[in-house]
This record gives sequence, structure tokens and C-alpha cells, in this order.
Amino acid sequence: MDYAATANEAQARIAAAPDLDALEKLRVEFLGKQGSISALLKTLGGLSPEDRQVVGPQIHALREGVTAALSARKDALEQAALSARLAAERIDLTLPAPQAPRGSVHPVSQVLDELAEVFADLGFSVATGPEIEDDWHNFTALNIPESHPARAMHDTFYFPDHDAEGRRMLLRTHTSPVQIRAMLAQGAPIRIIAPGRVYRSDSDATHTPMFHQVEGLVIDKGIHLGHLKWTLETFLKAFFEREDIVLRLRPSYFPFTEPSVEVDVGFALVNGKRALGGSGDAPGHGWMELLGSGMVNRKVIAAGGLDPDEWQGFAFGVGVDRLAMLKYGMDDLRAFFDGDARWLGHYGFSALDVPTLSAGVGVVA
Ligand code: 2NL
Repeated sequence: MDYAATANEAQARIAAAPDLDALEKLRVEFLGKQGSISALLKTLGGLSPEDRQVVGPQIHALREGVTAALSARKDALEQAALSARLAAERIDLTLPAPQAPRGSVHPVSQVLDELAEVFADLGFSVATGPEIEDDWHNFTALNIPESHPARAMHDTFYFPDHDAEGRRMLLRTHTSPVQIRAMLAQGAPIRIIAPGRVYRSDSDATHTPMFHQVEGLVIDKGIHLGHLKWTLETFLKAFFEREDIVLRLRPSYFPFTEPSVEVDVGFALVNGKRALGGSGDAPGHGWMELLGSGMVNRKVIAAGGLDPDEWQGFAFGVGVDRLAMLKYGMDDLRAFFDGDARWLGHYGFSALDVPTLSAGVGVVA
């Protein structure tokens, strides 16, 4: 038998195997239990030792040659399959990526950023503090004692349990306690705003049980009502981006300020909506109550650990949600906190619209 010719023929068929299935069939045909080369190996047993010495190595060489050829073809076919897969599954990075859904900045967050920017320019820093407060920081330090009617006015959410020191805990009804904490922690002089969430048990078309407030506090020597008026006027002009903002100061009462001043801003009716600007006394105009403020009560300065004969100050408070509605034209407060993505899509701001004084704190729609 011509083993060399058999080897050549087997090699040629193996090299021509089109895929791994065909290759496996060839392996079975040559080397399987019933395979042709296996059959040749079995014939060795029937040969004389002399013949076996001659034929044996040739058959073994044939088997090794075929085994090597099968292995080489297998590698080649697998490599080709991998190359084909890599070519087919290649990602074309030059294609534009599909637009990912983008979130937007809530108007309250936007306005809080704008307030921080405006007041930073006036030398104020931002102070924050806990939303769960004790009675003393929220009421007593602010000259609102236990029996004071203002406590009932505040419609406070109290916690059922007292803290480790036996203090009654509550959800803060204003951000004033942050300012008390700042006075105690850093002393005078002080120029801070305290923005954040506050809570009152109150719920109707114009009140939500959680809302946002910003308070401001200035403590220094020789501070008077003139500083208060200039600061609020400068703030409102920068925030509403109008030079024609006109203030009207009216006497009022808050336990934490003396004297206390309610601040109204003149508005005009434009297309049935109130637009701030101009004197409220002009024909077709009116006054809108916007801020509460006053000179810090001596008792509150003392509660903040300062000597009221040495330090004076003014303070103010204003609703952030109300400022946002006035500036950006929403008319339903409750929609602010519904979490409706469609509302946010309409009234939300781009995260890239960072308010700056140089570029304008407002956003052109
Ligand atoms: C309002 C009234 C006001 C203050 C808040 C204040 C804080 C300290 C001391 C004194 Cl630590 N006063 N805050 C003063 C006057 C008015 O808010 O109607 N807010 C919406």
C-alpha cells in the first residue's frame, strides 16, 4: 500500500474542509473507531515482527501527519470564524450616539442658585443647618416663647418623641435656626443667607406643607434700616433683572425683629399677569407683599451669644417658591412638588445654565 499517496490525499481533503463540521466528519473517517487509519493500525497485529517493523512506522507516520493536518485546519477555521465575527460585530464609533434622555434643573434649585450668586456678590455666604430642630433654636431663641401666639401661627409638625436631652423636636418652620446656630458658632460680624426647606402643617392652593425659604442676616456695628432697604432693593433688582423695581416699606410685627418691616414691590398688570416693576401707586399698578424683615430684636442677638449694645443687624425672610413663580411665570404652587416630568420638561432649566452675574442670573426662554 502507498501510504505516502494516502497521506497526500488525506491532507488535501483536510485542507479543503470548508467548516468545522466537515472537518469533524473527516476526523471520524480517518481516526474514529471505525476510521480507515484505525483499521490500518489494527492490521499490524496480524503481521510478522519483521513486517511490523517496516509497516508500523509508516502507518504511525500517516496517523501523525493526519492528526497534525486536522489540528492545523481546525486552528485556521477557528481563526477565520473569529475574524469574521470581529468584522461583523465591529462598533463604528464614528456614528453619532443616540440622544440620552436628559434631566433638567427644578426651578426651585435654579432660583436657589441664583440667590446664592446674587448674595455672594454682596458679600454673603450660604449657611445651612438641620431640618429637624429643637424647640429652642426654632422658637425660644427667636423670642417666640411657649405661650406666644406665633407658635400656633406656625402650625408646627412636632415629633412624638423627645431627644436624648429631653428636648421637644420638630420640623423647622423657618430657616432662622440656621442663623441662630451661625451666630453661636462664628460670632460677629455676620453676612449670611440661609436657604432651604421648611415645614408647616398647611395645605391648600397656595400653601404646601413643605416649602422653601431664604432668610438673610447681617450683624455688624452701626447697622440700620438704610442698610436693610439698600440690600433688599439691590437684591431684587439683580434677581428680577430690572432697574425699575420700587420698594414700599410698611411697619409690621415679628417677634424676632424690632422694628419690623413688611416690604411690598410695585407691579403692573401685563396680559392679565402681575409683572414686577414701577411704582405700585401708578395707574393700573399695585403693591405686592413680598418680604418680611426688620432690625434683629436685641433678645435674639443676645440668644445668639452676642452683646446687643455692641452689635446690631437686620434680617429678612422670603419664600423661594414664590420668587420662582413670580420670575418664571408659573401659577400653581402645588405643581412644584408633584414630580410630574412633563411639568419639569416645560419649566426645568438646563444643567448648563449656571447663573452668573456677568452672564445674567436669569435664563432667556
Ligand atoms: C417672612 C418673615 C422674616 C426674619 C424672617 C430673622 C432671623 C433671625 C433674627 C431675626 Cl436669626 N429675624 N428672620 C426676620 C424678619 C422676617 O421672615 O414673612 N418670611 C417669609
